[in-house]
Amino acid sequence: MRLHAAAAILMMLASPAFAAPLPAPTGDVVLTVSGNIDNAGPDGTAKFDLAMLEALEQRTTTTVTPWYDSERTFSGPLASAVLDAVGAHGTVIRVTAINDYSADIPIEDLTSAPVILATTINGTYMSVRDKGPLFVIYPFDLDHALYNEAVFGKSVWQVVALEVQ
Ligand SMILES: Nc1nc2c(c(=O)[nH]1)N[C@H]1C(S)=C(S)[C@@H](COP(=O)(O)O)O[C@H]1N2
Ligand SMILES: [Mo]
Repeated sequence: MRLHAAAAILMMLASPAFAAPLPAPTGDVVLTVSGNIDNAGPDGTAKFDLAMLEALEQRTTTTVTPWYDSERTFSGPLASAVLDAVGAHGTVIRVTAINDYSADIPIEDLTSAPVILATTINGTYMSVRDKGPLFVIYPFDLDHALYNEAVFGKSVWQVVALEVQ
C-alpha cells in the first residue's frame, strides 16, 4: 500500500502535466487561463504577464496570412508550452478575445503542431489595435494544408483568456 502511494507520487512528479506552481505575475496580466488546470492560483485561474510567456519555449513563424497584405513574422510561446505550464488536462481549449469572439481549439491541434500565441509581429509587441496582446498563429510555414477557413476561424486575435475543457 505504502509502496503504491510512493509510486503514484513518483509518477505524478515524472509526468510533464505536473508542472511547478506558477509565480505571480509582476507585470500587466495579458493572459488568464481557467478550467481544468493543476496550477491555478486562489481564484482558480493561472495568470501570465509577458515576461512569464517569454520564459516559455518560443517559436517564430514567418508567413503570409489572410490578415496582412504580405508576409509577417510572428513570435511567441508555443501554445503547448502554455498548457504544460498550467498543468492542463482536457481535450479542447476555448480561446476568448477582447471582443468576446471565441473559438474552440482541439488540444490535439496544439500538441501535433507548433501553434504559437504570438506576442510580437515583426519584432514589435502587438497593441490591441494591432490584434494584440496575443494572436493564435498556426504554422502555415510548415504545412500549407493549414491555410484554410476552418483554421482561420481558430486564429483568434486579441486573445485574453483560455479555458481548458
Ligand atoms: N478576435 C477575433 N479573432 C477572430 C475573429 C473575430 O471576430 N475576432 N474571427 C475569426 C474568423 S471566424 C475568421 S474566418 C478569421 C476571419 O478573419 P477576417 O475577418 O480578417 O477575414 O478570423 C478569426 N479570428
Ligand atoms: Mo470564419
